[in-house]
Amino acid sequence: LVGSEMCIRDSISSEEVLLMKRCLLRSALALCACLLAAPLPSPAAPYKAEYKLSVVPGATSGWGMTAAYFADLVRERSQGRINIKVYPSSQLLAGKQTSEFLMLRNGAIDFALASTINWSPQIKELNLTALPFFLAVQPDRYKAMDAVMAGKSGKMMVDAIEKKGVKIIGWAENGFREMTTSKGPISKPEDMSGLKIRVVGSPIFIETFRALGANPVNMNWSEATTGFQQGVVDGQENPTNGINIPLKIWDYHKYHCDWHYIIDPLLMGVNPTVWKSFSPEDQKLLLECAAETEKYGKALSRLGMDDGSSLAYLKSIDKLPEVTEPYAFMEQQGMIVTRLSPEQIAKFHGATQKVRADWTAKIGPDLVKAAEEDMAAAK
Ligand code: X2X
Repeated sequence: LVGSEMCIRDSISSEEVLLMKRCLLRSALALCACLLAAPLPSPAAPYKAEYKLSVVPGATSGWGMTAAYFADLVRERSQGRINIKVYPSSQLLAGKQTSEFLMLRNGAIDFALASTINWSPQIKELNLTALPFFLAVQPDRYKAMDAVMAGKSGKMMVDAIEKKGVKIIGWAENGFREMTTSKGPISKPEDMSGLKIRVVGSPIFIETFRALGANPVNMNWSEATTGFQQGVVDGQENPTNGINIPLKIWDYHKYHCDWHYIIDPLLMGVNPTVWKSFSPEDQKLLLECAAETEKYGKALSRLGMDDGSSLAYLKSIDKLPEVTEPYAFMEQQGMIVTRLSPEQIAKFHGATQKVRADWTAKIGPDLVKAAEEDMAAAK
């Protein structure tokens, strides 16, 4: 047998060797084609080493704390796979808070915990919650805000943002904005006359303060504190727990007027390309973390001003901040706090009627009507 094999091998001609080589080459080519045609399991897109999350005010503001809560929760639940870093104090925006939306949309920023106020120059629907005294005259202003966020009007706001190119994964809250001044207490519209007030660079603010006889000036938040220190303005408006207390506003303004004239809900926005790069499981994880962040952020904003549920919630998650009684605390710091009655608020509501009418036309009467219906259903 060995001999005959040897014999066969010996008898292979050079043409046969060439034929065999061609045959082998063809098979190899066929295999290659086959491999190319078959869908190879694609490796998952690698996640970024760091996702940048923008926040306009500082790290110690309620807003900054809410962003940190989200980042920590995501890092912990994803076992470090998703690493979000919070950049407070408008660092990513070169101080210009109204450019945040565009930077998030174009991918210079990955995430933003953003106020409706700062995105309203690009998305007119977001002026809804800045309509003066629109929510303030509701029987329960927090219930009204929750009804908008969870209702048809909230969805219309989110849809308007998403249509312009940013994915929204949740809400939170900066809070109802209260007035602080250095020149005497405010209890009626006439008290606002001639006061120079710092406002955000969003047009509805200018019109609201002019309607009240004040002299509004645009200033980025990044420059505002210096402006207060130097006495460039006589007053400003920001939420009590979220901004005024952490900023120690009493160092500049002695008078605090609780008039709840508008609220800025916060939105957790994500660049859409970044959002799509997460696996479906991680998208679910991010949505769950955003839902918990909403509860935490709202509780921080409402602590000491609601029926006690914010205090109970923060205790239950072991996240009670230092100041739990904001009014008493501000008074201890020497502030004079004027808390307006519904009748006093009604006077301010009357004085700003034209601003609401003009801006209802700009925002879209359908959206304003949807919000009125959402709020009415929640009473
Ligand atoms: O600029 C403000 O007043 C602030 C920090 O509240 C916002 O970004 C809307």
